[in-house]
Amino acid sequence: MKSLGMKWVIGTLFLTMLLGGTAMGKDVGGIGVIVVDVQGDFTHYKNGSLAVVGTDAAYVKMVDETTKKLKAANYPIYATQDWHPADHASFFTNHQGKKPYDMIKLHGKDQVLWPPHCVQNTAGAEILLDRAIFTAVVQKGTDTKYDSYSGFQDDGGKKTVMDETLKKDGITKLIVYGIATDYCVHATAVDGAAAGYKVIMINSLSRGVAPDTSKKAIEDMEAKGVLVLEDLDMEKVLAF
Ligand code: VGL
Ligand code: ZN
Repeated sequence: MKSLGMKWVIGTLFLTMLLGGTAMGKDVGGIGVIVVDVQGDFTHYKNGSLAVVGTDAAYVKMVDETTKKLKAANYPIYATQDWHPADHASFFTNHQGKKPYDMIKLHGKDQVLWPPHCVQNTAGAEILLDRAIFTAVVQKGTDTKYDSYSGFQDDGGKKTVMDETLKKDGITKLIVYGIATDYCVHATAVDGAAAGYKVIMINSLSRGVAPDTSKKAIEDMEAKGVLVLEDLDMEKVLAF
């Protein structure tokens, strides 16, 4: 027993040294990662109801592996999760005579009517990455009356726990990627920048609903101070 305990202590010390202190929670410069809505319903991989172009198994694997590497480097990982009640106002099925992707005015704003997706407690709403890697999962779109592309707040202006969670964890810089570039990634990145975070969006780790809206979303993010990188490049992230 005694020698086993000693071996464990030595082993742990060795591992700690090997990882250069990261295992002890060494400061990683206030950088956090937000993985946006990597959920079954948004992927072809899971035959999702709102499957976005290019969300095959290879895409999910790439996001999974990259996120695990960031976690291993001790960056806290956050997720957003679209989490709608079945009677949500963004579903075309909840509006008489409407078809998927029709536009309506909702509370005075343009609203795309989506196929029902990410309904609370359904398989399609599940996040496709291992839950254990997330410091926090922030759910959004839970109010029937309002859509919520942003991980920070819904269209009615009601804040999620995102900002207070990041502040509590000392986060000042965010790496953001996921689905969809033109909706939830865009809104989360822009709101993050508006809330005072330095935001870096990674395009190759994100997928958009449509090319034209994705292009506009990238231009808008850049105009609002977000650094858009094609690939994750930690040197550029650290320098920003
Ligand atoms: C999203 C459409 C509807 C997204 C969420 O995650 O980008 N898009 N709900
Ligand atoms: Zn949604």
